[in-house]
Amino acid sequence: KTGLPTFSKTDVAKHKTAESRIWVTYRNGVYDVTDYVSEHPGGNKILLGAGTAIDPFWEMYGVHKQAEIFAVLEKYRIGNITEVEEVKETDKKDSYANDPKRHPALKPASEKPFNAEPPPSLLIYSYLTPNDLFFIRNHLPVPVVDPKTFSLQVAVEKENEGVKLSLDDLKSKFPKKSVTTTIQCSGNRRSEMIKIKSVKGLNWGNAAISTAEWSGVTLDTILKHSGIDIDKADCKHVQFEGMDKGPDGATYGASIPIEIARCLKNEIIVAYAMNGTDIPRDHGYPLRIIIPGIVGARQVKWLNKIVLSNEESSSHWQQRDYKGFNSSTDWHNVDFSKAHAIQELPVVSAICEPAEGQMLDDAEVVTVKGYAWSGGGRGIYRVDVSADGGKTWHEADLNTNNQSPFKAWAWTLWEATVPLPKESKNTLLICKAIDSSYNCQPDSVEGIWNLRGVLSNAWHRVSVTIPD
Ligand code: MTE
Ligand code: MO
Repeated sequence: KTGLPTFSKTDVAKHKTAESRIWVTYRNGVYDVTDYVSEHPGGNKILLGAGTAIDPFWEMYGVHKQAEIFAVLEKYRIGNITEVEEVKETDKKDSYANDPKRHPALKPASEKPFNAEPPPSLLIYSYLTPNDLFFIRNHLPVPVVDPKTFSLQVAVEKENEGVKLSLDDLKSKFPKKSVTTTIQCSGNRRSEMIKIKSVKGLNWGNAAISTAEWSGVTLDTILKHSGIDIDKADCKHVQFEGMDKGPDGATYGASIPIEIARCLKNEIIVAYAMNGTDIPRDHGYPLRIIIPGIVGARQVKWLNKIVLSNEESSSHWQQRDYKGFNSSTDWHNVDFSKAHAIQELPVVSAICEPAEGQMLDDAEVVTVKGYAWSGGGRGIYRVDVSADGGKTWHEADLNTNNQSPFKAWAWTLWEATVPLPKESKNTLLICKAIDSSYNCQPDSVEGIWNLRGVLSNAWHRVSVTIPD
């Protein structure tokens, strides 16, 4: 931009607080973001860049690199920097250079950090999702962990240093337990909310959900070994900390309420294996916490610390993200401190076959396939499918994998062959599920729209073309 005043980096450095106005630079632009701070989805993390260049932060928090966000920033442009310096070699270093290779079938929602979902038709092809196709949700670069020096620390906050366990200890000293669970990101199916009104979050389709058999040591076993009786512990939360770090040094972390940890103490797994092999790097190598029935965000990957505390995790992702709000709450009036962190997820289902816009190969009937799942171990009692936009409903055949409906940690895959409406060229396929609490999905997404686009569990609709 020309015609704007120029400033030196020293000028910019004088503007670090609201009193003196908060300035940042990006490339050769100078921006006064004072009035934007309260609306920043990342909260006051934006202040990390106060008075300096935000380039290194944007490089790491790849969500920023979108045309829409450049446009937001340009609104606050007040000038240019005088000297466009050579980019230092160290600044050029890609913090994602050590990320693993991914399966080409995964469809990325963002590259850095890497986030991707498998094609829906492959997702339901097998009950256990192959490791290479399991959806990936990373907020930061994948850490490089040396299994030889790695240790897991287990402690009660303010009481002691706790106990440290090596990977060998975990694998050799304790009984191995396996649990088959479905993990779903709270942003799964967000694209349907985005169609109504834009939200801040990755544009997930309906495959930010996957199922695996996880093996490791139960939380109760590990706590007991560390001298902690969870039933007696005078604490309110169990915090989990990961090894993936942001530019500010803060690691990914999350917590669950102690009541959930007590109920599930023999079901929560400190996992070192996924579908019978070492956990792949993208999914938390060497260790991750698996909390059945709970939102993906709390199932911390690259786990290296478990802390019993009276406080929730102070992490950004526990405090300022992964919470639900009503449809009238927007970035200027949202108060994250007032909402509850998402833990158990609501009932959801989705059609994975046929695909949106597909031309069917039969004019009489259509075979519809998909998944259904609910949080808290609630199983699926019924999936209803319509091929005429909701006028008539048919019950799908369910594959619950013989789970008890009151301890169903993993999804139900389903299939229904349904007659197509006569003499029409297009039709709307719909599915909706009922869980073992007889919870149902909301009819439409309008009423559950929220600014972060989480908990998108309305009836799933897919429009298809009927051949002549
Ligand atoms: N744990 C760490 N350490 N870092 C992360 O970015 N993402 C969380 C959770 N655990 C995350 C994490 C989120 S939001 C989800 S949905 C799941 O991991 C995704 O798990 P997956 O990548 O194995 O599918
Ligand atoms: Mo997530």
